[in-house]
Amino acid sequence: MTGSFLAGTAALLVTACAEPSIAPFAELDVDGNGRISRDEAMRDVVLAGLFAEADENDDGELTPFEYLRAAHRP
Ligand SMILES: [Ca+2]
Ligand SMILES: [Ca+2]
Repeated sequence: MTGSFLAGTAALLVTACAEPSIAPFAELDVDGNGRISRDEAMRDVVLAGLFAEADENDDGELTPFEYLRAAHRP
């Protein structure tokens, strides 16, 4: 698993093609720790509804990768 590569790729994709209906990752990450907590996700009504599904490892936060998967869900 190339974690750092995936993280870098995810960060680029977050910038380049964030889903318009969900606020940009950087905007939701209010405290700037690189993850979207449940409280931060509640700021976006669309992401709030997807949060439980988007948080694939159930740690209560969305990484950029988890955010992207949620944002590009059909
Ligand atoms: Ca955060
Ligand atoms: Ca997570």
